[in-house]
Amino acid sequence: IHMGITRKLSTGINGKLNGVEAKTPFLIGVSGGTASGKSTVCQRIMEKLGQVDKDHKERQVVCISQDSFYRDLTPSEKIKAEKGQFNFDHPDAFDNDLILQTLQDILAGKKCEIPVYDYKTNSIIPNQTTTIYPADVVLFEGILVFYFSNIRDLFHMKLFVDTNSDTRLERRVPRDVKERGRDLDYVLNQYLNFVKPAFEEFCLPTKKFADVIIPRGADNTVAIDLIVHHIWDILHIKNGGIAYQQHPYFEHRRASTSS
Ligand code: UZR
Ligand code: MG
Repeated sequence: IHMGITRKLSTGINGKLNGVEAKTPFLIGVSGGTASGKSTVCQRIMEKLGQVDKDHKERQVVCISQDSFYRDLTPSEKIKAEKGQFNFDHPDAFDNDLILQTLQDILAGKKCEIPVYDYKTNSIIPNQTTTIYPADVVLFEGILVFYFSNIRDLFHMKLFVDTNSDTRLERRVPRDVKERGRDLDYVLNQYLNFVKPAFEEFCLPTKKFADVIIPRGADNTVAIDLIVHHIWDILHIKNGGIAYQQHPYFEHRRASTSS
């Protein structure tokens, strides 16, 4: 019975899945450079959506990381990775077909399984997945989530977390050393040889696709409040009983997916 309202009013755009009516979640993409605070911004959005929303106990919000979709490396790439010579900040380091498929499944209201990635071994943990259940709001965060247009076009809202590169480096170094088990030399070399140039080449140019740019990241409570209120407005019945899928915001999407 959870999400009764959304389910009942969403018949227009959503089809049936296994005889049960499926719902389209509101899909938000969150990008920005490494250690910009993407995960924290997602966390704040989830918390605040709960505070602002009377129905939050019924509303399901989930956050997925692009890092879960790093592809398995070939034996020669593995050797490179161990020496810090593999570029994990390149769009081809991800299984982009799986990202596309997963987001399409999520939009179709299907339950899906996503891989579990281990930074210490630079590989997917075998025979282990995380189950993502159908939700009302899905956040997908990562350094390159706006890079490929077929993935980028699936988002209902695109956010870019814009934190200056000194702050990001200051956060990235201790994180890699503590959480990802690396030594300082390795971390700094990787940053200068791959992370920074790839940010400038692949991530920064996708800032122009964002609907909202969040300066200073998670510290920017005003921006996060504005975003949460906007999400809340879209999710709720507005304009005389129109469910969010019938909201004008979705019109361009319906038009572009049917052509
Ligand atoms: P965020 N990354 C690793 O360090 N090792 C891996 O096995 C896989 C990814 C890093 C990747 C990127 N770069 O900068 C970062 N390197 O994870 C993205 N080198 O994660 O957005 O949380 O900073
Ligand atoms: Mg992260």
